[in-house]
Amino acid sequence: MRLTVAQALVRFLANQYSERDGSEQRLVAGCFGIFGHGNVAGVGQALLQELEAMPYHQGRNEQGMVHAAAGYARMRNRLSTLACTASVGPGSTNMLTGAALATINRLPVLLLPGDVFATRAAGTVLQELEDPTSYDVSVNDCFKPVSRYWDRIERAEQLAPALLAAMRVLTDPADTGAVTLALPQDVQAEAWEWPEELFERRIWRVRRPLPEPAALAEAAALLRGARRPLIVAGGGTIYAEATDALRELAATTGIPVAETQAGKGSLPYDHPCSVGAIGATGTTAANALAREADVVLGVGTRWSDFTTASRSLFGDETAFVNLNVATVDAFKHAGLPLIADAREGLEALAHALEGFSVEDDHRERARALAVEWDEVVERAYTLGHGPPPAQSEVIGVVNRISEPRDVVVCAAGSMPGDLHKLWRARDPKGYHVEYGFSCMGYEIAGGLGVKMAAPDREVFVMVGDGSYLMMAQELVTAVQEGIKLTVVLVQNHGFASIGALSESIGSQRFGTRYRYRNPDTGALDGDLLPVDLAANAASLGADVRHARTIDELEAALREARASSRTSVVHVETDPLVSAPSSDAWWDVPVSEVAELDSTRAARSGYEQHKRTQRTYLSTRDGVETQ
Ligand SMILES: Cc1ncc(C[n+]2csc(CCOP(=O)(O)OP(=O)(O)O)c2C)c(N)n1
Ligand SMILES: [Mg+2]
Repeated sequence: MRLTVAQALVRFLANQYSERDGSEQRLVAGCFGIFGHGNVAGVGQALLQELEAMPYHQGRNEQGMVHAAAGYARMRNRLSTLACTASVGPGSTNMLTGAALATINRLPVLLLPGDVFATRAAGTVLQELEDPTSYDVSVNDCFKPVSRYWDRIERAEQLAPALLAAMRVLTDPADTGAVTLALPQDVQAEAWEWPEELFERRIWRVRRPLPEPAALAEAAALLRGARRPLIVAGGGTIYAEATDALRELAATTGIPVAETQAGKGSLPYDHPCSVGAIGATGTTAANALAREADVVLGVGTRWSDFTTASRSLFGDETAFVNLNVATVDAFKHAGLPLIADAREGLEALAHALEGFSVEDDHRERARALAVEWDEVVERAYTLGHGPPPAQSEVIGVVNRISEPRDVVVCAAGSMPGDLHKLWRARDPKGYHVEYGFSCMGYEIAGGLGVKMAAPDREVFVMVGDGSYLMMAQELVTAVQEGIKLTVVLVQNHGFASIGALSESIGSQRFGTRYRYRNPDTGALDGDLLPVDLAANAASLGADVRHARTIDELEAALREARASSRTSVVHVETDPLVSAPSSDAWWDVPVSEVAELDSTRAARSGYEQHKRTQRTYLSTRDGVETQ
């Protein structure tokens, strides 16, 4: 069959399916694109020709397209994703941040940056990087470290093996992430005779590896010997649809369950074994149990520094059992690697732990701590502060008016931490905070992908003014495509999170507020800038509602939820009221020498915390096994 490289690519993608547990879905369900000379003739023409087979969505910023694809993939538990086509040069490099986000969060996205002529016949093209040491290099080489598979299709013959490799990586539960196929603009438009088999329907089974019997036996023996065990549920628990298995294991053994950002929602917040968020943005319940734990079972977690409170949370002698499909995570903290799919591993563990249950005092203590934290949450939800209200009250209202299956989306600023601590999750897919990359600007674009992946759910995007200013433009895409979002725009006139962090390291909130520059002193300490983000949102086509008080916010949110149109609800909050403390630390360095007293004071506090940092090298000898 004679088609161009781009036509063959699109037709191939339209015929790829993923399969797990007997259910199949399109692996690449659609394609976002922004056209330029690097892709308009090749992939652009092919998308037009193949429109029935491959839905096309017009993005506004290439970074936003990749965020949407990542949000989509996460919502679909990594079984389906979207492709993104970009022009050569800046259109392509705009996707770099999205690629890093996807790879760090282990989310499959397929990136198709245009590339410079393979023939080089036209000479240096518009937007081409000229590396005097090698004409083989283009800006697309920047994608290599942030891609799990990277290739450049210089000849038509290379396409088929590259496509198979790309699908293998997209559907690999351990190695998935951004897949980048750089497409030279001339090659995209070249014709070739393709074998018919290339376009046959192909099914990619997403595997569920079983744990090795020896490792399983060792893990079960360690857990049976534990007196104060704790489970830490990470994103892998949700991606593997292992939440029922987790609930079962927790219920029968009584082991308390804490959750990372990506793992939040693994258990409903009011499950008797749930102790909520863990780590720097955790609950006092989970963090107290973490400090006391002798054996910790991590399920599908990367053990980021937020989760471990920069290695200060768990004790020196804590033994880790890491149930993870990715070897890199399974070996962390000198843990016992239980390399397996989370659901298979949890079911096998439940079997191996039959008859085992934690002592009543451990179960009761965990429950009491969780109830205590929930009272803290209730108080934070109903502070009665302001106007302007506190952020925790805004979170409380969104939680109260949303239904269990609704999805809350967030990524950066002070809200992800507050949501981690305070959000009462009721559904495994109801909490979607991107905190692997914590990328400002993900919120609206990622929320768009979430809604595309789950059109039957209501999506609440929580976005700070700073993140909004980085990337609001996919609101236009939402309006264009009729994809309904409810955006809660939290205006606190600056980077409140970094302001608080700055203060904690002695830098006095320097450079974190939106104020006029004082012409006399040169400092940014003048009046607040008259930035009207609500007017901005209205100008992009959203329905905008203002809320001054919590009651107004509730009314506005209910209206927005009931509406079929994309809404932005604008609310000002007080940046100086922070969420309840988690009793945990996060390692951010403080200057060792300074002229400022504030820095010197912060440094001495920092040094105290540094002393609590551990290496997590336990050989597990201290834990009895049974
Ligand atoms: C792209 C990007 N740049 C910088 C940062 C560092 N950073 C984290 S939060 C933040 C400020 C966020 O401001 P806003 O969205 O208004 O939320 P707030 O902190 O006020 O809650 C910054 C600059 C980041 N996470 N992502
Ligand atoms: Mg802000």
